[in-house]
Amino acid sequence: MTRAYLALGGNVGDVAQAFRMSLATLRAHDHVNVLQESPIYRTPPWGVTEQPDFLNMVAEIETDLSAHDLLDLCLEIERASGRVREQRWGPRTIDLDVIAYGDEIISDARLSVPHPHAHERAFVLAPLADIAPDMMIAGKRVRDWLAQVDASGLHRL
Ligand code: A4P
Ligand code: MG
Repeated sequence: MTRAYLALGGNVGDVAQAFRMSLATLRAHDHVNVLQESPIYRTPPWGVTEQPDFLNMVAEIETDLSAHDLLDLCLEIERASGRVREQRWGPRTIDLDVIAYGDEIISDARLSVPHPHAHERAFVLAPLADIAPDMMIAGKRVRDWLAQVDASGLHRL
């Protein structure tokens, strides 16, 4: 089994319900155990800032799926929750990103892990620090990355 971290985010429709559905799908999956779920945060939009606030959270899982099969499962869950892909960094019902997959480093056309932006995004670091503060990402602990970014706009629900 490999330990992995998934980041959930969304800012269209009933995002909390989409999180519940996604986690239920993960929990019910034969090849996934959900180990920890972070609190949910309300977060200001990053990237394209002219859009509604997001909800974000992180889940720690263990799985015997390959990293690419885990990515496919994430994309399947996004589709099931009615995600329509529009603008890059734009509004979405739900986005499920693989933040880390064990300590593997993968960078190919479909998948980059660790997620290349995770360590600069307060909306990933804050919930991750709640469940895995000592996890190493890009050479540093999650708690130390969090201390370096602007997390002032985040509200834990
Ligand atoms: N892909 C590559 N690596 C990964 C990975 N580690 N996890 C590929 C998931 N997917 C990965 O993703 C496009 C493709 O990325 C996938 O098909 C997969 O093969 P996408 O989710 O359709 O594209 P996107 O999300 O529009 O673009 P991108 O760059 O992934 O956006 P981000 O980085 O996910 O940012 N602000 C707040 N506050 N909270 C948010 O959650 N999210 C975004 C989206 C912007 N601003 C935000 C938030
Ligand atoms: Mg994504």
